[in-house]
Formats: sequence, structure tokens, C-alpha cells
Amino acid sequence: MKLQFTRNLSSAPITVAVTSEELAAKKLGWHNLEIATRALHRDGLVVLQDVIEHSKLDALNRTMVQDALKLQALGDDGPFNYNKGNIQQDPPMMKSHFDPSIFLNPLATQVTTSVLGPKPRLTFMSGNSALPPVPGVTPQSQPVHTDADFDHPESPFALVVNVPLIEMDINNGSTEVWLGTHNITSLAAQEGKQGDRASGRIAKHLLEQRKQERGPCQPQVKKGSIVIRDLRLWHAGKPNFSNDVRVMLAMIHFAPWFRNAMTIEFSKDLENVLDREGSDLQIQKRLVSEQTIMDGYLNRGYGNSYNFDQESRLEHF
Ligand SMILES: O=C(O)CCC(=O)C(=O)O
Ligand SMILES: [Fe+2]
Repeated sequence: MKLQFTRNLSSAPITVAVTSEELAAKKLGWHNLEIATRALHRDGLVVLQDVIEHSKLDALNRTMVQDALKLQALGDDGPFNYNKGNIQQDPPMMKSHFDPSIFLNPLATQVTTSVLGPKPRLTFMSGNSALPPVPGVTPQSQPVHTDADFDHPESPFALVVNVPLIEMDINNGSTEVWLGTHNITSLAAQEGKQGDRASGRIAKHLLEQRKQERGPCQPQVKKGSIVIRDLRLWHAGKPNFSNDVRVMLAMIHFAPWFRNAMTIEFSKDLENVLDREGSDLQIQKRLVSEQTIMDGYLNRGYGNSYNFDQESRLEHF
């Protein structure tokens, strides 16, 4: 029998109602910053609502939906994650498609900084697209997993900043999340080797046990929201039963002390924007020509082929 000192908490995430004043100031007030920070520590996830202008999301969505269909057409050779209904998909990192309120949102960075410390490292910018059903194929859920598929710190070290480009709900594959699991999980809970296509899966008996304590939820997330999730949190991509591709961008902010070595490829024409709008982050970047971006951005790996661990890790902590 496990000792229980905690009160029963909801399976549904906390949503911060960002005010128009906060939006204009590009800064949350203390009250909302407290809510977001405490939610991330307690639940491992928080939603910031009414943060991004819909027209900006629509413009990017038009491009990325077209791209998603190209990637889907690659079939077995495509960058799918766990099953073919969910693909890893980069946005084109060039000025014509880059809106800082989407990729370098100051409110998101304020919250990640509150948890991780000054100047989080931005080393990963990609997306997960839940694809509409294919005739003759039964829509599948991903196994419940953690994206931290390695021996990770027990304190917050990485936050995923998710920006869905359309409203997300049960019908179009809103991500299933298991709140609070970031605080109880470790490598011992996982199956699969780091980097494998299906790594990070949580053992079945642990899911059964956790369900009794605090079950999963597929939240409805309004368009214009940002979802910030602890990298350790148990979650699963769910089937998209709708006719619309559901694109959800994923930017990872690592703690400044966590020496993740990944770099992001950007077009040179973004250099000034990144310097100006990303000055509260350490952006680990490689500047390349626009042509190199065009040739490469739809030709990357699946999600778990990236290394979210750090260099020269402490061995005996
Ligand atoms: O697309 C989603 O909702 C989640 C995808 C995911 O968790 C993954 O591919 O690792
Ligand atoms: Fe995942």
C-alpha cells in the first residue's frame, strides 16, 4: 500500500487565460506566471490560451498541410512516429514562413525561463502531424510514451512548446496526456532502446497503476493556444478521425545547464530576426542558404531518431 499525501487532482490541464494587456506587453503578469509555473511543476503541462493570431496560424497551416500529404505518400520510408497516422514534420525555416509569435513566442519563453532558468537552449524545432484516416486502415493510437527516452534528470530540464495550427480535440487527435507523471517516471518505466522508432514506451502495468491515481485526458485546445509540456511527461498521439491534417509544432527549450547538442537549420535571411526576437534564448543554429532549406526540410528523421540527451552527462548523481 502506497502512502498518499496528495489530494485528488483533475486529469485535465490548467489553462491560463492570457489577457489582452499581457499579449500587448508580451509578458504575463505575476498571477498568470505563477499559475503557469506551478502547473508545470505539479502537472508537467500548461495551456496558454489566446496567444497567437489565427491568421498567422492559417498561413503556415496551408503550407504544412500540403507538406504533410507529401510525407504521408512516402509510406514505409516516411518519418512516421510509432504508426503511419502520425508523422514528424519540420516547418520550412525561412523568412517567408517565419512568424516570431509562433516560433519564438515571448510568453512561452517567459514561462519556460521561469521553470528552467535564464536563456533556455532552443535546439529543436519541428512538428507532429496527425493524419486523417486512410480507407482500409484502422486508425491507431501511439503507445503511451515519454519523449525523454534516456536516463534523465529528476528535475525539470526540458519543456516542449507545442503550437497546434488548428483547434485540437478528441476528433482530430488531441494528444493524450498523463498529468503528474513527469515527477514519478524514470528510464526504468520504459521499454525500447533510446533512439529506436518505438522507444520510450511506458510499461503496461505502470499505466494500469497510474490510471487508478490520475488518469489520462485528451484536452480540447483552442486555436491560438500554446501547450507547454515537460519532456518527461507520459503522452500518446491519438487517431485523427477528421478530414483535416492536424499539425502541431514542437519547439524544445532545454535548461541552460543541460548540454543538448542538437542544432537547428535556418535560412540565412532569418539571422537578424533570430538575433532580435530570440535574444532571451540560446538558439543553437546553423545558417544555410534558402535553397538548402528547401532541399532538406522535408527530408529529416522520425521523432525518436533525434537525441534529446546531453553531452558530458554526470555519471553518478
Ligand atoms: O502528435 C501528437 O499528438 C503526439 C506525437 C508524439 O507524441 C510523438 O510522435 O512522439
Ligand atoms: Fe511523443
